[in-house]
Amino acid sequence: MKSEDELGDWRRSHYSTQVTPEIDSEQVTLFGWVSSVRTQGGITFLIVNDKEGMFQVTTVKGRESDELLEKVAGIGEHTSIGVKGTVKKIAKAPNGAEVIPSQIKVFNHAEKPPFSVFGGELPSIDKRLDIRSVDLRREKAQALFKIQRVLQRSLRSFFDERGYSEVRTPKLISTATEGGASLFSVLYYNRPAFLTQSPQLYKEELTLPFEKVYEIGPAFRAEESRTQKHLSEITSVDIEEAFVDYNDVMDTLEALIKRAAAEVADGCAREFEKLKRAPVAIPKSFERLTYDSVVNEVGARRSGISWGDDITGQDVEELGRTHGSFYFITDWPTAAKPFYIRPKTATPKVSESFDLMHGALELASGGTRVESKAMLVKRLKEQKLKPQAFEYHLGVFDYGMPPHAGFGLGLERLMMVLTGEQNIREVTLFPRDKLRLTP
Ligand code: AMO
Repeated sequence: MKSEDELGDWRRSHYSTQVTPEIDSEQVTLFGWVSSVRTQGGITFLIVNDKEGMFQVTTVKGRESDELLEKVAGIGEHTSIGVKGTVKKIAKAPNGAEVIPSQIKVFNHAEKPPFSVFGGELPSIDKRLDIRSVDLRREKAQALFKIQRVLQRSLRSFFDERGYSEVRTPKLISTATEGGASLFSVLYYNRPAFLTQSPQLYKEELTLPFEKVYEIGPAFRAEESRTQKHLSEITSVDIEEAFVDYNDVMDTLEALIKRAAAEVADGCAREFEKLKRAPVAIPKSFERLTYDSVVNEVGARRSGISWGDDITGQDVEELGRTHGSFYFITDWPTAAKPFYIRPKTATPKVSESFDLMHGALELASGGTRVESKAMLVKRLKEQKLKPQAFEYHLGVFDYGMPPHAGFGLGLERLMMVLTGEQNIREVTLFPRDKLRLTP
């Protein structure tokens, strides 16, 4: 067993990206994980990664002490280390400077991972996910999750600036909102309960005290199909707002996406370079197609589609090709939408609803909500749901429920579109699907 050091009173003075020619000759304390070791004629180069980037540590036989050289000889890829030393300007090193060490601490030696994180051929995503926290050290993964951080910050500041209150609603619930088929049951003490599929009912109720709310939180879907765009645990970006309708929330959603895409493109130029991709193109305005017009469009291409059918499979692929980037499909048949979506007063067969699409991928859905208790009871019955199961929710409608509207946006799906990733698992830290509950 190789000896390992303790952190003691060592604390970081700089991150890797701050090791530049401007701080030539300064004393620094750095930490990180070794990503490569190369020895050439008595000179050893260690490349060490931290969360910001990488720095180089160089030792020379005869210049550094034997004790230090011996320590360096025991270091391999992934070893976690601390380095105290002097910065030396040198053109060939990352950021134009290297560190000449006076002391090195080795915290943990590392096994060789089952695949190389620092270049070389990658195994299947399933093999990588089995050791996800090591896989996340890959430069590409680092870039993706940096983009996700910038995205989340952008979403939050958009909502905060516009006066939405951030809320957190229960994830253990007693009644389903988005259809029974995709529901996870759990045992809540000794009675049945479920994992929430969306914050739908709570966010609607919260328009009563707060008017405008948003939540970025987990939602659970027991999806049977294991596809590139479905997970069993997602992050849902939800809003709900009083005294507006679906047209207003479509405007809000469009503005949100445009701003998030712009901030991600501005703030993550280096990350897009690492991904070797350009930020997603954002149209001047998002087309709004009614469901009727989509049915006509599909009907012009193939026979057999009738009003009321869902738009799926090949038809969505084709729509995606025709309408390209972001577009809305609005005014869906009432029967195709959940009970809380408001039917149009003049044409109740049609609802005040929308889906936001990017190509063939659904990013969000939303609508104006039913605000009348009698109508909500009727809609529940039409959908073969028991009003008694929604007693608490219906009770709130006795106390001045305002007209309201909102949407739910899948964060991982938005990440797929912003980064050009094809598999939703790549943009999820620890993805869950029918076959995966670990790590
Ligand atoms: P919906 O069920 O359409 O609407 O979900 C909203 C958005 O969440 C994302 N999403 C998923 N992403 C990955 N894997 C899944 N299994 C998955 N399921 C859903 C999609 C989808 O558009 N309460 C309504 C929203 C509202 O009306 O406010 C709802 O949940 O991006």
